[in-house]
Order: sequence, then structure tokens, then C-alpha cells
Amino acid sequence: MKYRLFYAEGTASKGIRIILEEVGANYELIPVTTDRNKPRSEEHIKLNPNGWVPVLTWGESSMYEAAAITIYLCDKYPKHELAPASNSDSRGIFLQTLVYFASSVQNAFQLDYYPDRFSDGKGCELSAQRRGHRRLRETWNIVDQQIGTKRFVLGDKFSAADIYLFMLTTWLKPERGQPSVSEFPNVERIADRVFERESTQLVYPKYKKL
Ligand SMILES: N[C@@H](CCC(=O)N[C@@H](CS)C(=O)NCC(=O)O)C(=O)O
Repeated sequence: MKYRLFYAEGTASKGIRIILEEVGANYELIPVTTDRNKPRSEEHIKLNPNGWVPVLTWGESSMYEAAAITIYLCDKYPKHELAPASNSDSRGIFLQTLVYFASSVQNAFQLDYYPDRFSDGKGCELSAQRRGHRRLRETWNIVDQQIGTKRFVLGDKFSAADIYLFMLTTWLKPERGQPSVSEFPNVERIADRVFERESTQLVYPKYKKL
């Protein structure tokens, strides 16, 4: 079976690609634009009416939403142990972290990268962006405290939550007024570990931490 991943540089589709690499899946990248002034293909809009990436397809099936795809793939390939089993104690913190990433940390990024979604008219966009910068500090601080002295998000064991964390750190741009990853030393420690993995090196060959 071959997956198709609707893919663009600098987006959440890269985290999904790392997981596909980790589990040794057969996949094809479907390059798409994230330029909001350019049209999406008919197929893309049919699969995700938002016109966003990532979208994953296999056989006759498809899904979107990066956190949901992450959980789906981890559960489909349990032997790679990228997620705790559904009846294990650490499953709770795994799901909590992924949902927090998707709903709170990503939302903070969106305030800065897509201010028009959060403001009524151009005049308010700067305010949304400034709030986004503060919100990034608030949410990353919470993640940093949650990690504490742990080796990985879940403790001693590496998981897809660490991959997701790494992907999100690559979006931090201090030159825009966002915090630097170095403000969150526990997050940075895990991101550095994820970056050393072969799968990450393949997906992020040019990445340089800011
Ligand atoms: N909640 C969605 C957000 C997806 C999203 O915002 N994708 C961005 C790139 S990371 C995108 O496709 N942006 C282009 C656009 O807004 O049209 C997810 O986590 O998959």
C-alpha cells in the first residue's frame, strides 16, 4: 500500500513525513502551495475543504489534521512504539500533549502567521500578531514546565509527541518577535535529540536552529 502526503516545506506535513519514515511506510509526496493567493487543486479541496496541508491518503481513504494523522499512524504501526498503547497509563499524557500542541501552540502560531483569521480588518492584524507572540511564550512555557527534567515528553521513552514538538520548534522565528526555542530549555533539549534522528535529518536536511 502506498500513502500520498499532500506536502509543503515549513508546514505540519513535515512532521507526518518523519513518522512515515520512522515506520518505513511507502509514500509519495504531493507538492502543494500554501500561498493563499494561489488556487488549490480540485482534488485537494475535495479532500480538505480548508485547502490546508497535511492531507494523507491511502487506498480509498483520506484524512487531515496533523495531530489526528499522527495518532492514526502510530496506532497503525504499533511495533514501532511511537505511542503508548491505548490502555496504558501514559496514553493520557500522550493525547493531552498532542491536542495541546494542535489546539493551543499551533493556534498561537496562527495568530502571528494568519492574523486575518483572528481580526476584523487590516487595522487589527498587528494586535493579533503581538498577542500571538505573547501566546507563544505562554504556551511554550507550559510545555517546558510539563517536560521538566524528563528525557522525552513522556519520560524515558521517545514518542511521536517528541517529533511533533520538534516540528513546532522549527516554526519559531525570533526575528518576527516570537520567542526563541532557547527560552524553553527543556523543549530545546528534546528538539535537539529529535533532530539527531535519521528520519528527521532526511526530512529537514537544511534546518538550522535560530
Ligand atoms: N489544524 C490543522 C492546521 C493546518 C494548517 O494550518 N496548515 C497550514 C500549514 S502548517 C496551511 O496549509 N496553510 C495554508 C493555508 O492556510 O491556506 C492541522 O494541524 O493540520
